[in-house]
Amino acid sequence: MSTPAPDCVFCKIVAGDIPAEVLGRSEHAIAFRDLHPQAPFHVLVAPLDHHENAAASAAADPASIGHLVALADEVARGSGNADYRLIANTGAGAGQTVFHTHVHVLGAAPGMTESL
Ligand code: DGP
Repeated sequence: MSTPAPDCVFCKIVAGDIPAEVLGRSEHAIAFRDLHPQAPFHVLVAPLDHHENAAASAAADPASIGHLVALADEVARGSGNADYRLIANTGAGAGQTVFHTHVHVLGAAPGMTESL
């Protein structure tokens, strides 16, 4: 388990120190709605451990990326999105603004929070 980064907003969400609409959680990752949704269903899935991007997580713990994809699939399907997009922005030049590994899960169905 890596140490939380003091100024990382997603570490604060993992710790429950700032609110988020959490749709799912596993031993390794957390899924919560994006503050600025770009699709009817827009969820972020982040590992509990802090690393700056998906490549850094993969280097530290290759299985962590599998855990992210598994939770992304679970929350997408649970929200009626059998088809969805996964995006991992890597680096500021690619639009990454939060430097704690996460994947965006984008789907067309709005999502059924109460079923999760
Ligand atoms: P990226 O550009 O890939 O680093 O995406 C970061 C996303 O995180 C962006 O779509 C907005 C979202 N975001 C930033 N701060 C918060 C927050 O405090 N809560 C939630 N739920 N989402 C956030």
